[in-house]
Amino acid sequence: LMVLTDLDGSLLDHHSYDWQPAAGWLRFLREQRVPVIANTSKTAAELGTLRQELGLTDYPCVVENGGCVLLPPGWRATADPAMDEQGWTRIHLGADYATLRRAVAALREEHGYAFRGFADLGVEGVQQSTGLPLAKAQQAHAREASEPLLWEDSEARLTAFRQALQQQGLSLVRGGRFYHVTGRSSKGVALTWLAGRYHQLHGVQPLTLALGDGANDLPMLATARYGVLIRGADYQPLLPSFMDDPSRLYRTASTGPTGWVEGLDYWLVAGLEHNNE
Ligand code: 2M8
Ligand code: MG
Ligand code: MG
Repeated sequence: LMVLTDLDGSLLDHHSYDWQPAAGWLRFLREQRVPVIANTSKTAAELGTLRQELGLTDYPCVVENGGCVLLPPGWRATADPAMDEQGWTRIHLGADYATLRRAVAALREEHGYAFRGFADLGVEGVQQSTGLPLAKAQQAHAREASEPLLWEDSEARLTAFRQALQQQGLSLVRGGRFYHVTGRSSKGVALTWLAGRYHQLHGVQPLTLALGDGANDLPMLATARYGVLIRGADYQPLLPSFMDDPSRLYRTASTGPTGWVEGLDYWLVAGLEHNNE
């Protein structure tokens, strides 16, 4: 089993970023040596401190909506790029930040779209719009593979903006507060990549369980064997109908880390009642 989880609005509360309700499950999964892999919009800089707080230092994590996979020593393969001083290997799946910034700036120049990206907001603006303390806002501002935007224009123009990005091989996904511009990668592509690496290292395909609350989590929930859609704090993604399958997807009643616990209870405690595998 391999657990992949979104952070904001899922393992972490949307407003307070608290995760204490999930502490018991995290401890149990660590004891059972079940990998718990953060798959998040956050940056590598943010994960550097967060994975220590959450006790996830032995496992890979996926940052910037699938833009980059970070591997600890035990998950390396011989052909991988060299590891950094802390022993982590970075696998880039998405586009680089300069390319993304150039693309959004050119579209704004041409069509006059009203939005503010992290590069426009600066660290102070990121702090204000997320409620993060200064040090964490600085880490969130250090983007490498995605640009979060506060959209301040109409829905119709959002559709046009999305299509223009797609024509350049880029994508736009909704997170919690922001829309995120990325390359071709997604949280689902990253899940498939990690399952492939697991197979390469251990000779078996892992069973995958994914938890998330946003539209950007749907590709991951659609790819995993077991999905948990956590109720959104102030945004509810429109569900594609193929996800209406109770043997694949469970939708929680609670939000944030309480919903996260509800989802794991559903599949891992009551799971035998829901399917006969
Ligand atoms: C941003 O991501 C969340 C994820 O759902 C959002 O769109 O609201 C990112 O900038 C991330 O780096 C940051 O930590 C987070 C803080 O709320 O916001
Ligand atoms: Mg989320
Ligand atoms: Mg997220």
